[in-house]
Amino acid sequence: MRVFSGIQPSGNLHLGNYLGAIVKFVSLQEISECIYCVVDLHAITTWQDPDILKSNIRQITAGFIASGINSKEHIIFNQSKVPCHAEMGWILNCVARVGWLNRMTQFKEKAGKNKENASVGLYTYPILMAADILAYNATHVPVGEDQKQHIELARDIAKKFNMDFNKTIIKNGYKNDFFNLPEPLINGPVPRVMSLRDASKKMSSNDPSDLSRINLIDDEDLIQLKIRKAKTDPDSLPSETLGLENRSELRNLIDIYAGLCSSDRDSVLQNFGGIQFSNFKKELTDLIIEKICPIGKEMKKLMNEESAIDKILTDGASRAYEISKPILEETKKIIGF
Ligand code: AQP
Repeated sequence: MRVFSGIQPSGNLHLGNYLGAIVKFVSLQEISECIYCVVDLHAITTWQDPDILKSNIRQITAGFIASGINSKEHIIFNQSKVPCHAEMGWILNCVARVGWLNRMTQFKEKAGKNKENASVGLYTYPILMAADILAYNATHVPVGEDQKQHIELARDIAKKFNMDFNKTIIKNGYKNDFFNLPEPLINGPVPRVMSLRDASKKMSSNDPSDLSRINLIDDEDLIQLKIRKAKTDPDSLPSETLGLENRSELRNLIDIYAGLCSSDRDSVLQNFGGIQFSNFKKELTDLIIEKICPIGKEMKKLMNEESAIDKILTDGASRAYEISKPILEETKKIIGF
């Protein structure tokens, strides 16, 4: 089992990244070799201020470490330091089909009506993501639900490469296709955390309203304010999940509560059924402050130690390179280079 996943340094780390991805990153360390990447090549698919990008790369790295990822036993690095990603990306561009990319819903959502003006990188982003995974021949990819379609594309690309070149290799004494078909690990505390302002949209670092998300570096007062302002309805809490129908804002807050205390919707509703929304918000605020603020404080401390963070990334990149280089070289040989 080899785990690979990444997070874009395109804004503040938020509760969606944490519950959808980072919590799984942390627990997988117990059972697998893990490679966690700050995917800065992905971030520049939309324009980034160079100074802010540099600071965001360090922020994501600090977030990984403050959340409990061990950079000595596992690998943390930033994507642009390992050339295999871009090189593998080009090869896979020539394997993937235009029709496959045209079905990607994230491009349609992000480019919106302005798609003629979107960068080519934003359109081909899922192929670079496939390259990120296949350059390490990773077997498992922990992600939030929004990335499921991209992992399916990575599997299709791996399958087509295996079929086109029909090359088998011996792994652990068995004949295997060259590329593993990576498995998405979607299930986790909360596969999709929604915006606090509009529960029909996912919580995102790109939402213009900072009130729509809890950032891991938010302080107590800000968390209190954001939960107080989170969209609600006038009814009290139901005692069972059936009562959450047509109450998507409440469902989102219940999921966040359940995710943060490793519980589930049913148990949370059994506990809080019948209480006023405002009282539940107080309980939720306390829980977020208890679980998230220590991570945020540690992140801020680490972000002041720039050279230590940079050393972790450089060291991680050289170890990541050692793994991806022979896989890329073998890929090139198979192609006929
Ligand atoms: N709202 C979310 N709920 C659950 N998981 C989420 N992830 C992101 N948002 C949610 C998961 O976090 C990992 C990194 O995602 P990313 O690199 O796309 O990071 P991001 O740019 O911070 O994601 P955003 O904020 O949601 O931005 P946009 O709007 O650009 O997509 C992935 O595993 C993702 O599933």
